[in-house]
Amino acid sequence: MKLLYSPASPYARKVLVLAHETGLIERIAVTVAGASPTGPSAEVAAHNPLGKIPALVLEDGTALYDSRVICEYLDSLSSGPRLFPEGSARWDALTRQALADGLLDAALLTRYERVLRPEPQRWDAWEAGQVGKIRAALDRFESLVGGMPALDIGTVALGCALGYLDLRFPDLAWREGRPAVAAWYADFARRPSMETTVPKG
Ligand code: GSH
Repeated sequence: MKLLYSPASPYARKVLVLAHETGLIERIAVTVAGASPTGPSAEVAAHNPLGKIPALVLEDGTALYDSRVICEYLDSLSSGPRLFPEGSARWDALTRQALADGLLDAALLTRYERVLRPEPQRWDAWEAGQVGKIRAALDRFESLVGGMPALDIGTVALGCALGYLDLRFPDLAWREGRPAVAAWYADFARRPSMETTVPKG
């Protein structure tokens, strides 16, 4: 299997963390690929018409995307630990994944606004709206972290989202006023799967 990824992508990191945690990482060849809303990479677009990473290309050439589908696919191959639980715990895990991914969606849109959009076209109210979503999601996690399991797809998504905020948004100072999430992340970030996938770029 070939994973199209970028070292800074938090969605691609979700896939790598899950692959490490399930022991599937040896089966995945990682290929660095570019992705930008203003300049799609031909290699990525050949597999994912949306031009986004991550995309996982299977042995028969089939491409899977997005990170949620790839993570669930890899989890289905795992004969060891499973990160997508069965039963009622599943909906809790998937909803936390959606919350963390939604936080990331707002963070990515803010990042693109800050670095890609020409300065005269920037819209402060729009950026403020996205940052409001990031803060609201963090506030919800502040009340959720105490009841979370040690590891599932929701905790992986949250860990990768917080790692991305540290990489791109130190100005948001997300730990301030959120001691529970800060303590949870300090511990979660020490997992080997997290330490070997620290984002760069
Ligand atoms: N929902 C997607 C997922 O979970 O995989 C989001 C993927 C995504 O937005 N990836 C970014 C990207 O490819 C890189 S971190 N951006 C290029 C673009 O928006 O065209």
